[in-house]
Amino acid sequence: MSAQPIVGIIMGSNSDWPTMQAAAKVLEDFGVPFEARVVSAHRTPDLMFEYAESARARGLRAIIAGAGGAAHLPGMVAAKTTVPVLGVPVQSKALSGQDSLLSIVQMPKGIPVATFAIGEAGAANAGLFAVALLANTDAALAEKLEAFRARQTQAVLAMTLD
Ligand code: RP5
Repeated sequence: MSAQPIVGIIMGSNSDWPTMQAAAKVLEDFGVPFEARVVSAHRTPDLMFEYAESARARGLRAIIAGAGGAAHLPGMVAAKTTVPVLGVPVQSKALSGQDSLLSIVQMPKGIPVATFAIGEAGAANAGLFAVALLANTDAALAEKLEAFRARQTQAVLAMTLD
């Protein structure tokens, strides 16, 4: 996206991208300018600190952080910024994402991370949650969110069974 990003999507590895693309798609659909990049808590810790420390000054209003396994990225980013951090547990091979979920959700009091479901549904919902946060101060975006919900309701009401 060419406009100044207001949401950052970060992830521990490019292997997380197939999952995190669900968040990117939501932001794209709602016309929210975002950036997406690999930032690893363990493999690029200095970059992670720099990303978190500069986030607010760069205009980011939410950070969606996805990671799998020992998923320290969302929590450590939250430790270094007051921009809201939305954590997405990526489904790991060894423990199916239970490890990612527990790593992200069990934050100590004082440093919150909003934690979403494991995998693609969690990434999409993190995108929708970011939209909802931004819609608090953006009437046009709030209208788009209402319209999305109405379309979703209609789609479910129209469901038929064989
Ligand atoms: C984490 O380790 C990443 O978030 C990823 O989910 C997991 C595996 O990374 P790769 O070995 O695929 O790069 O840091």
